[in-house]
Amino acid sequence: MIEKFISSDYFENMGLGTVRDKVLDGERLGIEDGMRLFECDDPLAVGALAHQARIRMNGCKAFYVINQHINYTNVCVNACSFCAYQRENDGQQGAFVLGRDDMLAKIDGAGMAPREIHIVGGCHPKLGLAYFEDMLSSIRERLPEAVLKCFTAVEIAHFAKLEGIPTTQVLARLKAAGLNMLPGGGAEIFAPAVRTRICARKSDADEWLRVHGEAHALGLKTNCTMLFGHIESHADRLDHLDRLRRQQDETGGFTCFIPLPFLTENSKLAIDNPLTGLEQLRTIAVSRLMLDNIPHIKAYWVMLGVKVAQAALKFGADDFDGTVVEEKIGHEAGADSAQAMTRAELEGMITGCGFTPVERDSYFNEI
Ligand code: V47
Ligand code: SF4
Repeated sequence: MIEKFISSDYFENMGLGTVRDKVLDGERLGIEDGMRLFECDDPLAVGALAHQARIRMNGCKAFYVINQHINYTNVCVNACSFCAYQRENDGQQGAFVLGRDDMLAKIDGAGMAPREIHIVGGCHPKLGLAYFEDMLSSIRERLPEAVLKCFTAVEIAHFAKLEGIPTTQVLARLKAAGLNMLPGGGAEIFAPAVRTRICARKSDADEWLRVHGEAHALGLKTNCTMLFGHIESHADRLDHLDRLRRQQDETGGFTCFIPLPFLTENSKLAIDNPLTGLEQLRTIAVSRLMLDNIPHIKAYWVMLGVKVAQAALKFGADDFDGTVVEEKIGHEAGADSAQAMTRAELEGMITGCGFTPVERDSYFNEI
């Protein structure tokens, strides 16, 4: 199929001859192959290879989910330098904490039957595990069928610290209260030299990966992310992808990878070169090619914007996330996307670029 688009000589001339052969043979790429993909003069050639891998794994399908995102607080002890969403304490302007009834009111107010509820928040200094157990069990009562995809590994580690108990115990208690899955946030960039500059206080790479491994061992599926386009190098991105790939080899519970482009508004983290659309697409393509053991790559339309997300479907991505309803993290940082999408809009965006829309649940079972 690749031959239909670009000749093998072209890949050879672009320095991608070996990488092309490996992709066509379904062979695992090494870090040095990843570096060639980042350094290649033609991002479209990189995209063509990723498209090949995507078609092999997911055909011409592009998935979406009827879901609702809810943030319970923006008060957070971590103060990551890239984060425009965080507030230092309850008294700071714009700070909020939602109670159980506020959360239920958001669900009722959306007037839909979401298949997935995605809940994350800041690491609040005072909200203990009982608050989250109560939150989950009351949402479970209201929505018996929905998948509750809640709390990043960073939040799980924070709850464990507050309670003085191991993270496995936190996961087991939350699972008993209704938790089904962990979202992929908080991974940022694993490389310690970058991590200490962008999010020194939160879980390090080992802790983030350990919590996901523990969740997988308990039978909870999880997602994973990478925040890119700030102060990290291509080598840091490849190291990050490699660590996710190794974790997946060991515990196998990652369902989907979400590459998150850094949005710069209201952020304390100053950067020299903001991301171009092509660099975003190239990074999505490299992710598809490196993460040969993670079945799905999400083009998160909220952070990418609808047009880049559509193009991403040709650069290795196969999922669009979903209806979302209300989003704060990206919008505080300048995302110019809408807050919500309807099913018809999601399907229109997907068919508009030649793919077949497929509604899914959180585990990518087709509806
Ligand atoms: O962990 C914070 C990132 C994440 C900024 O698992 C920023 O299905 C860009 O993880 N610019 C939260 N990104 C979002 C997230 C997510 C979203 C959708 C689906 C799933 C899933 C996960 O957003 C944070 C952080 O990495 N973030 N600030 C910013 N200025
Ligand atoms: Fe807190 Fe998450 Fe923002 Fe970091 S990214 S400051 S952990 S809310």
